[in-house]
Amino acid sequence: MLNVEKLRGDFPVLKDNPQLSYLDSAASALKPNCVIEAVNDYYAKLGVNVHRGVYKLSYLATDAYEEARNKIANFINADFDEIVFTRGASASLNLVALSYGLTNLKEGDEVITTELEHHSSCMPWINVCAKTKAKLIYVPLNEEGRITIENFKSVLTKNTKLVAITYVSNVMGYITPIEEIIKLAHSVGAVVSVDAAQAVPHMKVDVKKLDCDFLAFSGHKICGPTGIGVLYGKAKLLADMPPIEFGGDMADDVNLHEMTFKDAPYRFETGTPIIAGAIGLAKAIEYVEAIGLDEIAKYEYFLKEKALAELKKIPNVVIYNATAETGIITFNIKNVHPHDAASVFDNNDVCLRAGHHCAQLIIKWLKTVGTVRASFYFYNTVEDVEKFVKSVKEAQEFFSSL
Ligand code: C6P
Repeated sequence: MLNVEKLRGDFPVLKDNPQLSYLDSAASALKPNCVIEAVNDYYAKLGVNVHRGVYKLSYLATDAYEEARNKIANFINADFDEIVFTRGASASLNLVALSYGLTNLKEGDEVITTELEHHSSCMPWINVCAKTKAKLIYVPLNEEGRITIENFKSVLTKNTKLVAITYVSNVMGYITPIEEIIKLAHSVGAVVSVDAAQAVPHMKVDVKKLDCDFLAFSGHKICGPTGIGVLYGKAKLLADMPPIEFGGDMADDVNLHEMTFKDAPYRFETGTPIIAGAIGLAKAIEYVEAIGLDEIAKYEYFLKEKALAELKKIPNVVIYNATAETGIITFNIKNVHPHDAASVFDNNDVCLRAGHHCAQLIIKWLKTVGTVRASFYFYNTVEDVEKFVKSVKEAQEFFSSL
């Protein structure tokens, strides 16, 4: 088991608000001191631009920025030049669609996605398919709302050119069997874009082992800064992809009517990059790796199961994802709007999310207007679980008495 009390001491928000039960890490994880210090150090000790300055301070900033890329590449077992820094998972997934998708898709082609996607994983393809006239096809979900191999096979055809799929659903917390899905997609020559925003902070991800073509995640969900994300792309794919933004630092040669660009990843990082964000993200990864991703996954699951066991005993609670493998619980109190329920949690200093979670397709599939979602991370405690369960009971009793 983790030394949770010691770890909690690393988080100023938890120190300053000991009464808080923060159960919204799927939205954004809290930031430990070491990340805050790394970001602060960049501004305090360097604070200059990268790749441009011809002076020592700028060389040091460039080294720190590129060292961050190296650290992140090693973390997911990618090569250095396969890591593109972006603003976040949303920007990464849009980059795949607008660059790879718009260039390679045409009428008659098929794109497979699912109703479990976050908007950032499906909307870029709704847009690109409308523009290219490629057909967007959804994997039928099974009765639990899961993506199964059988159902994936049922929509895979020789026309499938791209698969846009979530690794872990931000609403249901299910882990998609992507390794097998990627193999199947490759067997028909399709490229796979994996949304790993909810996977990378919670489990070891190895892009070579998965053999995915693209993989996206955000820094802020793994205790890193906001405003920084990563797109992993296989080098041979990135090499042929056009940039989607033009300007500073990504140009090779610019003439009056034509231009050429730097190689990947730099051609996709237009303008002054997110230097402090990249450095902070590398520090966050170092921090999370030192705790151990396997330990984190086990502990979150333990907390989630503990909460679930209690939730099941409360009348009028509908649990949508009882079999999830990760630390996410999605539920409703019968006849209570999730936003109304959320106010009770807030009164008790339990932070969680209510609504459609930017994943309206699965909310509609569940035939509801939204859900309440609790998501656990390594800094949560059994006391957080108890407070959460007490709040569910209180909300249920309060609303049933009206
Ligand atoms: N989900 C949630 O509360 P950004 O916002 O770009 O960092 O991440 C987008 C994103 C993409 N995919 C998945 C699976 C996600 O969960 C998210 C972000 C948050 O569930 C905020 S909407």
